[in-house]
Amino acid sequence: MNQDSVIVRGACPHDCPDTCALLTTVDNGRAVRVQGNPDHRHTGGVLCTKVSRYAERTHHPERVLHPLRRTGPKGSGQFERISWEAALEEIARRLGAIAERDPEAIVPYSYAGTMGQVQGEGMAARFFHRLGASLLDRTICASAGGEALMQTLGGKMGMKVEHFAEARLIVIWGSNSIGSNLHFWKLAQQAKRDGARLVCIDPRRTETADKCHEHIALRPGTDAALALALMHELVVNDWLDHDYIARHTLGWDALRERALKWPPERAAAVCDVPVQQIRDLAQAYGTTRPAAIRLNYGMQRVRGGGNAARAIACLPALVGAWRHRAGGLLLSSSGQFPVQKQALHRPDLLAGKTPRTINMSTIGDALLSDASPTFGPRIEAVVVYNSNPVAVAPESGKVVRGFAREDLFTVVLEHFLTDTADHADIVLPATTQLEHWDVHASYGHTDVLLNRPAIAPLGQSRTNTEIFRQLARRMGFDDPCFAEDDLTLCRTAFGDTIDFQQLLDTGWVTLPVPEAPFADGGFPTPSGRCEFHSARLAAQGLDPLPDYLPNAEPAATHPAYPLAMISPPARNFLNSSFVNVQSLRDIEGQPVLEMHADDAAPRGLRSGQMVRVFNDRGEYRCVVDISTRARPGVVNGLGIWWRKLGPAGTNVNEVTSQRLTDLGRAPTFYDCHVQVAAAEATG
Ligand SMILES: Nc1nc2c(c(=O)[nH]1)N[C@H]1C(S)=C(S)[C@@H](COP(=O)(O)OP(=O)(O)OC[C@H]3O[C@@H](n4cnc5c(=O)[nH]c(N)nc54)[C@H](O)[C@@H]3O)O[C@H]1N2
Ligand SMILES: Nc1nc2c(c(=O)[nH]1)N[C@H]1C(S)=C(S)[C@@H](COP(=O)(O)OP(=O)(O)OC[C@H]3O[C@@H](n4cnc5c(=O)[nH]c(N)nc54)[C@H](O)[C@@H]3O)O[C@H]1N2
Ligand code: SF4
Ligand SMILES: [Mo]
Repeated sequence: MNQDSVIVRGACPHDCPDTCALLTTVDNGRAVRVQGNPDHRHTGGVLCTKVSRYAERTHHPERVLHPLRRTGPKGSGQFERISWEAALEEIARRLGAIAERDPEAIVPYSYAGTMGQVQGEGMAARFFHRLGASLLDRTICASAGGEALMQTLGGKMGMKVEHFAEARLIVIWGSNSIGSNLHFWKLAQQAKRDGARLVCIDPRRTETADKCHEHIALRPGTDAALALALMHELVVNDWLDHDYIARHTLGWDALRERALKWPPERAAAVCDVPVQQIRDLAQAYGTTRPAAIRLNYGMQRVRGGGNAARAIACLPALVGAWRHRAGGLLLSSSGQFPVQKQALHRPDLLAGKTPRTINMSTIGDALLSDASPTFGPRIEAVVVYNSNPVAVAPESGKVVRGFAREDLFTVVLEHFLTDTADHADIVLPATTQLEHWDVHASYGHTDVLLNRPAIAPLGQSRTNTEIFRQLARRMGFDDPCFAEDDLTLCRTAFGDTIDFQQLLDTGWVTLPVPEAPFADGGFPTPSGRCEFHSARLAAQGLDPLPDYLPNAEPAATHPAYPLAMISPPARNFLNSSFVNVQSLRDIEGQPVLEMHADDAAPRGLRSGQMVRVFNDRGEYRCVVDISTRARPGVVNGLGIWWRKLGPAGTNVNEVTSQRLTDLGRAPTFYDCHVQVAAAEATG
């Protein structure tokens, strides 16, 4: 370490449950190393491979460091450098002209490129509220499962992650923890060493499944059938906690009746797994204390994903697992953070207006929609930040056509020329986590983390907040909230609910949440109970009880696309982030489709061969890997590659659909049918 070296404390900004505490070593104004903070107990000094390359990503030679204006056709990636003055003037003028006609023709598009409360929606929400722009329904990841938890448990909350280490049975359900929840995996391994049994429920034989005692490789989208069969066995063997059920649940008689329609044989046929596996899991779950379920979002990206998450969320109450702090379930802890949304996002700036809402998961259709009484005005402008919709949103064919509209004015705040930025009229250079302040909640633990800037903004990059402050000024928005600086926003995010001085001093604050949140009931539902039966769902005309809803695809009526496709994350990318980091792309190699030998043989495919993966919506190319990681009838298309870095300029979302889930209006990425055939190895 040289004399001018300093170490700066920060937080990982990425969309990952672990929200690690970072230590960045800065040498003469340059970030040279990013490491995990050993003093933060959830991080334990360990980062994933991706973020340990964060310095490489930050100082990447292709960082966008100046405002750019498009010179070529949309999507061509041809730009000229312009000044901030020119960029902001043009954006304010064009958005202003549209807003004068109808501000709802302007749509913000953002997700979790950074999960920071400040660089996320901190200043952006204020800006769009004051403008009266369309609202965005941020559904692309978690809203089916989130809605399921809300309806069943009353909120996005559950076990404290640290207590998994004490569990005797851990069911890892729809989660490749080694790839996407590394710090939970460390706890699961600790439990395993202490004698706990680990069961993985996943259609793909992931690296996590490899290391569990049991892997239940069910068909995608059949989790609710499995959960109902588990309930069946709990009933017929009387592995129930009758006292807990009587005191803390609602609707057991009705749920019991439904569960009794699901003998293990029926579920085994639906899930295509051995019936004994279901019986064994039921016995283990019914007789082991404490039993913990780590549910993750991988199982809710199908038509019936909301019902499936609801069915699973009922299980811990049936066996009284919540009584023990190492029993119960964790999908997300985000609902436990007291984020001061009114103060931070200032919905009052809407001044009584209720703009229409655009669902981000159907942005393709939305961009191609004409004005109509139901849809509202045609979309004339999109401002994208913290997201890469052209790569990550379903049915890319339509998303690309939408963003390619010559009459659409698109502004993208980015670090890189992503597939989305290539479609921008104006690209604005944004700072990375190493260059700005922020404050973070987590969806995997219950600490608030502070992120301090480690280095000055590179080139002419500016923070998202500063960009929206400047735009507000140019649009004549004079509310004093548009002058607040980032440290003020950091304080506002949690207000008086946490000790901000402690956050400044140590870098994190642990929320005072209960050790076992539902040990004595107290569910934050309308009834105060775990709601097997939901009156709120009934009032919406929906089934008040969880049920199994089959996937929409593949349908027997559509024999042309017989393979089910799921597209879970690649371990060394984070959604579409890091795909352009060479050292990580080298590890991933090429876009891969895993296929079982039984499916490869009739198609005459060999490992390493270039294939076409296609359906009515589109086609993409990748390399086939004939592998036992895939189960028969299901192919796994890994990771969200940048289209322009994949073969033929396409990625996996060419074939996914814009169909939405049963609850939460979420996408159904893993409810997708395809056909696969050999392709010539060009393109
Ligand atoms: N390395 C890495 N980490 C990540 C991400 C990443 O892209 N890369 N993404 C981050 C994001 S945005 C999120 S939302 C989180 C969580 O993201 P998730 O989408 O939950 O990702 P995974 O933990 O990989 O778990 C998904 C697992 O669910 C499995 N699965 C697919 N369909 C089904 C099904 O129908 N039933 C069941 N039981 N399993 C199914 C997949 O095979 C996969 O192994 O991870 C975050 N962490
Ligand atoms: N087929 C398929 N599609 C999927 C999924 C899947 O499993 N399969 N997963 C889905 C899920 S779970 C999710 S969460 C979505 C994720 O989709 P997105 O939230 O769009 O995530 P990323 O692809 O990581 O893109 C984030 C972008 O934000 C930028 N960014 C990061 N920090 C900042 C910042 O401070 N300022 C600005 N201006 N930009 C920043 C990054 O450079 C990056 O390009 O994708 C979904 N799409
Ligand atoms: S992506 Fe997740 S595991 Fe990796 S450093 Fe960030 S929070 Fe930690
Ligand atoms: Mo996500």
